Order: sequence, then C-alpha cells, then structure tokens
Amino acid sequence: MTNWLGLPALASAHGGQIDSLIGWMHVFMLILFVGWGGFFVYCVVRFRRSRQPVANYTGVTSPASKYSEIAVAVIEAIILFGFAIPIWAARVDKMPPAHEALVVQVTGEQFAWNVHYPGPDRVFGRTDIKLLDLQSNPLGLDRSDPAAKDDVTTLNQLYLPANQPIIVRLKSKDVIHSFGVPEFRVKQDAIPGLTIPIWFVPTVTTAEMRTRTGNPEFQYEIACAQLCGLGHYRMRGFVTVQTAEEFQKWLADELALQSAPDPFR
Ligand SMILES: [Cu+2]
Repeated sequence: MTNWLGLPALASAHGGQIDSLIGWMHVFMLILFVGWGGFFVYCVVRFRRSRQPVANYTGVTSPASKYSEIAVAVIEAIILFGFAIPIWAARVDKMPPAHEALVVQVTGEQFAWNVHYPGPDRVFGRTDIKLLDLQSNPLGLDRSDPAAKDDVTTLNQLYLPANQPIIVRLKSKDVIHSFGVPEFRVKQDAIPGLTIPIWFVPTVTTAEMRTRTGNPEFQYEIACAQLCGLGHYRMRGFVTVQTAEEFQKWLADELALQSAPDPFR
C-alpha cells in the first residue's frame, strides 16, 4: 500500500507491517463509520415523529440483536486470541539473540536521554548511585570495574549500525518517559525501577535518509512521548544510523576519547 496516510518516512525492518496494520485499521474504521452512520440516518427517518407519534414501550421483540451481540463478542475473542496475542508475542517477546544484536542501554531522566554502550566486551560496567554526578557521570558508571573500562556513554546521541538487530534496554531515573522514534515505528515507555527491552532493525542510514528526503539536515529524533515534566518539550535525543563500518569506527574513536585520562583532573 502506498503511504496514503502521510506517515513519517519508514526506516526499520518491521515498520512496513505496522504501517499496513495502521492502514487496515483505517479501512475497517471507515467501514464501521459508514455502516453506523447509515444506520443512524435510517433510524432518524424511520422513527420520525410523524410516522411514530406514540412511543412503543415494548420495543424490539425479535432476538436478532441478542444473537448479533453474541456474534460480535465471539469474533472479537477470535481476533484477540487468534491474532493479536500471537502477533504481539512474535513481535515483542521474541527478542533476537543478544550475540547477534547490538545491546544498548537508554536511561531517561528529566530531561535527557543517557546512552550506555557495553563496549567490545559486551558487558555493561557496574553503576553506582554514589558515583552519580549530573555533569560528569550522569549514569554513575564505575570506571574501576573491569567491565566498565571499555564502556561508552553519550548524552542525547544514539549511534546505531544499519541492518543489524538493535536491543534497547530502556530505563528511567525519575518519572515515566517514553522512547519514541517515529521512523522506526518504535515507541515504549521507560518506567522507573524496570528495565524494558525493545528491539528493531534500522534499515536506512541517516546519510541515505538525507538524500531520500532532500533535507541535508535530516536527523532521526528520539521524542519523549510521555508528558514528563516542565522540560518535556526539550527532551530530545538524536539517532545517527551509520553503516556497520562507520559505526565501529565511531565506537572505537569514542572509546579512545572516553577511556583516555582526563587532563583537567
Ligand atoms: Cu520525558
């Protein structure tokens, strides 16, 4: 189906299915709208006062409406248990294996997104609330932990390789935020006290999207999709999708930069 609903540009592997679901929803809702609208007009005409001057207190006696209600309940149960729950299980619960995916932790706070990469060892370093410093160490990462030595953290900048499964482990430091990237057709609440994984495969690099949209400044944006406080409007993060090679280079450069001893300390 073409993009008749004017949805944002698509840049993830599963997004096409979501778009076609949204499209079919609109088609079904249009059918319902026309059906019920027609029924309403019929009733207004059929039961007008000049034709029905006196109210009929007995009402409808045929059991047709009872049976149609039962039929609707049965059909809805089939849609829920036969389609909705299995599709949800396949799409959301079945994560790609962690060794094939890039696992990254994204922690929302008022009003920023903290990104944490485990680095080449694929193990997230220890974090400790005592080490937390809003300016220099917003995640409280313990650099003395061997697993943390190769970790990379960024603020509001999520770099991802294209065409590889990404598992984002969502967390929140304070209130409920929501990680939404419209082009990936991904949106998930980040809830304090929970680590919620979501996964997707980005398919279009930022550079490619810039040529595609004709906008040299195009950026994928993480929009916080839950009203999370007064600064909610400025809780914006940016996603840069690169080729696998570019991403590896970025990660290596960033690692060299972040693990170097700080000359100002
Ligand atoms: Cu927020």
